[in-house]
Parts: sequence; C-alpha cells; structure tokens
Amino acid sequence: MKSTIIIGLTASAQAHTIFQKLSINGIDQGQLTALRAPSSDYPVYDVTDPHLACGLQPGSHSPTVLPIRAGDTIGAGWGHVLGGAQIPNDPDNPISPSHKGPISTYMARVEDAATADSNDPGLRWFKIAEDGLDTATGTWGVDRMIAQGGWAYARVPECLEAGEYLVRQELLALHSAYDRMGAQFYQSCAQVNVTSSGSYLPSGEETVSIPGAYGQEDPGVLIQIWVNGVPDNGRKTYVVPGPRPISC
Ligand SMILES: *[C@@H]1O[C@H](CO)[C@@H](O)[C@H](O)[C@H]1NC(C)=O
Ligand SMILES: [Cu+2]
Repeated sequence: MKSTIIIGLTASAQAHTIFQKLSINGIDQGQLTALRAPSSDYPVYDVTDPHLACGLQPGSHSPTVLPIRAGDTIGAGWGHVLGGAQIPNDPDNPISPSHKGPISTYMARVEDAATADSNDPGLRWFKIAEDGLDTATGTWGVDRMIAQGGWAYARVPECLEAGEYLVRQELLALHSAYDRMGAQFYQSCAQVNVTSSGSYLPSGEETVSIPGAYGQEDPGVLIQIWVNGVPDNGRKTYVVPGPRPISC
C-alpha cells in the first residue's frame, strides 16, 4: 500500500505535457507534422532560457511547412507524453488537471519556416490568442483545453500578410507559481505558410522577443492562484503575460 501511494505522488508530480500535433480547421495534420517539439514533457522554468521559444531540447524538428489561409482556425494538440497517454486511461493526459493556467498563441514572421532559428533575437513575436482565467466560473485556459479533448484553438488574423511564420503555443501552468521559478512554461512551435490578401505585419509594442517578453517576478508569472484552497485566483482578474493579442 505504502509503495502504491509513493508511485502515485511521483506520477502526479511529473504530470507534464507536450504540444505535439497541429490541426487546421479541425483537421488533424498528424503527429509532429510541421512541428518543433520537445521529446521530454518537462517544462521551462527560467524565463531567460532560450528553450522558452520553441520548447525544451532535445526534440524533433519537422522538415514540413504547412499551408494555411489567413482566417483559418489552427489547433494545438497536447498530450501527457509524446503519443498522448503514458499509461492506459492516463488521468494526466492531455495534462494533469492540477496544472491550472493560461494558454497563449504567438506567431513570428520568418523567411524560411523550415530552417529559421527560433532563438534569433531579431524574431518579433506577436500574440494572436490568449485564454486566461474566466472569473465568472473560476476556470482557466487549461481547463478548456482538457474539455476540448486536448486541443486549444486560435484563429489566424485575416489581416495578416502572406508568408512563412512560426506559430508558438504556450501553456503556462501556475499551480506552483507562488514560488519564484515555480511557474511552468510548456511550448512547441509549428511551421506554416500563410496565404492571405491582407497586408498587416505587427510591429513595435505589438511584438516581443522570446525569451525577453517575461520577467521571473512578473505578476502573471510569480503568483499565488490558490485562495481558500481553490486554484481560481480568488476569481480576481488575471492578466496573461505578454502583449494583448493583435486585433485587425
Ligand atoms: C508558400 O506559399 C507561396 C504561395 O502559394 C508559394 O509560392 C511558396 O512556394 C510556399 N512556400 C512553401 C515553403 O511552401
Ligand atoms: Cu507538470
């Protein structure tokens, strides 16, 4: 009995996640297709870590660049480990429900999405979607991703200029964020080629570098979300780290 309990605790302490597949307008593009994804489900803790851009290395780097249209809905598919469940009926797939927090989707324009250096400090990342805390219900972006079977969605703005982009989706787990370096950043990147009649490319304050966008003690990173034993930030407004999503 004792050993069972210890195994249980160990499993939940390591109940992390990986963004490992992309969907376009609801169509699953296949495991790791067009992705740069970590092979480990461990998070990045240090906001200055270069792996904050496209995930902890070592990992995989697909040669594929997927064609999409401005206005399409892209989905990021999350799983506990590569392939999804770690064990049959894995309660921590796609992620342990303990991992409350926001999900954000960023893009950066690149010349060649297949080969672009994701740590190029010249990359200007802009946010196209974020799903933080719903103060009416006390639920987080992570809760909605789990309810959607492991998928979190973002719409590619119609105004965006055509060209190749990296798409980065970040899941920020805040269950231990009351300690400095306790927030857990999970992310992968997808390589896409956007066709569009739009001509907008975000610049200036709409964009950030990654790493660089966050500080370790930012109010959305170092935060106690547990209030009276409930991880709902006391239903107070939570501002998702980074810039607001572009609107155009
Ligand atoms: C991106 O799309 C443009 C326009 O359709 C096409 O000319 C180009 O070859 C595509 N690039 C890649 C890498 O697929
Ligand atoms: Cu975890």
